[in-house]
Amino acid sequence: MLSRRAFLLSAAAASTALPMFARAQEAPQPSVAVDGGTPTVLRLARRTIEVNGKSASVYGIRQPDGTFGIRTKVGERFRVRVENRIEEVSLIHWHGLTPPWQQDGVPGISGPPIPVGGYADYDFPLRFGGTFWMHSHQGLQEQLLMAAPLIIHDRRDRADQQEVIVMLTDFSFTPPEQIFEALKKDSGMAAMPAAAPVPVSNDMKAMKGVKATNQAGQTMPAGMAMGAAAKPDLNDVKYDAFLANDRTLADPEVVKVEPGGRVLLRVINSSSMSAFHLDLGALDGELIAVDGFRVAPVMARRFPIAVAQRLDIRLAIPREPAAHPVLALLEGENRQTGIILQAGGAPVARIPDTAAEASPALTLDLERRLRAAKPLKPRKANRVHTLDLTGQMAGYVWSLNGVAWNENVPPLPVAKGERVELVFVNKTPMPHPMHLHGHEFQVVEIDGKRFPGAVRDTVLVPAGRRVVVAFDANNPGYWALHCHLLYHLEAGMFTTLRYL
Ligand SMILES: [Cu+2]
Repeated sequence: MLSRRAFLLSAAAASTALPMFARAQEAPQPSVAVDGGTPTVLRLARRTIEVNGKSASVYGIRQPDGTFGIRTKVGERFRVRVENRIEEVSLIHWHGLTPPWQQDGVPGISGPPIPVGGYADYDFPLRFGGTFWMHSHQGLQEQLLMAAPLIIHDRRDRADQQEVIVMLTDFSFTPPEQIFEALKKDSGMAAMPAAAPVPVSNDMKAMKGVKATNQAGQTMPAGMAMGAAAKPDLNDVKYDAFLANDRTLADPEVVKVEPGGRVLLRVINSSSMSAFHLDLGALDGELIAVDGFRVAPVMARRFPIAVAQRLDIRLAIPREPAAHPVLALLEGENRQTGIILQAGGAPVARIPDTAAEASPALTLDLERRLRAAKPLKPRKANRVHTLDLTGQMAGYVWSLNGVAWNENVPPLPVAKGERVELVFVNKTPMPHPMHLHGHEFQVVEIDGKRFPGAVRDTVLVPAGRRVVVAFDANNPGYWALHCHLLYHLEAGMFTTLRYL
């Protein structure tokens, strides 16, 4: 008779790395050891947080001991059981990891969502370390904070540095479905046949919590280049708060740090729609990785971070006792959030959640300077796919190559072993952070200029710009490729690529 363990292993082998789904009542109790390790349980559940003095019911991804997300080590297997304890189906995507495609966590692409009360098991090797995250890819759950850190330690992590995670997000008391409906309705109302962008009035911005713009967002006429002078259209949604580790600056997280010590900030932008400039105040930060992948270090005090991106920043804490705010300034506005690093018990002053002045829109200035520590091997592309980022605020239609995603859209063809380049051409007046699943890519061109840029998984394509990324087709499967702004993704700025 087969032992339980052998049975599970052969079952896993037979399912060719499919995540295993089961109803709760079928769940073995307690968790069984598989291949010498107990899976880490991640539980999807409701929780209550307080925002601006009001309580809010949101989601969370926690281990049974309360730990948010997971910290593990490179070389280990990612062996996880996700238990769905919320009132609707769900599925979690491991953002930036390269699992077998069936374990990638995109409903309808990778596999079915986890039923209410059910669970799914995951088991795959971790190829590289870094700062990653996990989030629901089901409906609009991400807006309700269904996201958590996914940290993979590796040899670059130093024993003498304190690790501080800063998870940024945007928050609204309005249910996400209502936000989405309002975007479709209000932007439709504001749609004007005018061809030229019209300035957005502040009164309109305040309407119904959703920014109405009459830029009409129309696809620009062919050949029309968007000059740097044109004002980009930012922040579709007017949020009630911006959170860092679930808190606002009215009651920020205060992290005790050692005077003269070293800190590694792992900054994760888990916002649905909001990009920030990370502001280190008087501290010099050494950026050592983006989206988990090492870059030649860049020293600065301000770093842009688009939706879904991550920054690993080393800090040397001064010897004098002091409080060091680490702030995130919303692009295009004067709102901010953040945490405080408190060295030597220094008093912590209250920081307002509005900055003295609005922060500018994110640019590609830093992206252009970034150089991958381990670039892709130079090689000519076997295949190039050009993706026009298209859409309009009128009716809130967002698409790729003029087609909003639907099940009849054929996957982009790719063959195993190819070097593939994706050319993103943004024909809209809005920035779009583009994310490819299952592969890391390298930024190799911005606006016609080639360079060996950062290796990452999400790249910002500002309004009117052209950005080219390259990747090796080394992880066969059926993969998602999309704008990571939640409501753009939901509206159809999504496609797939497939090779088996
Ligand atoms: Cu977008």
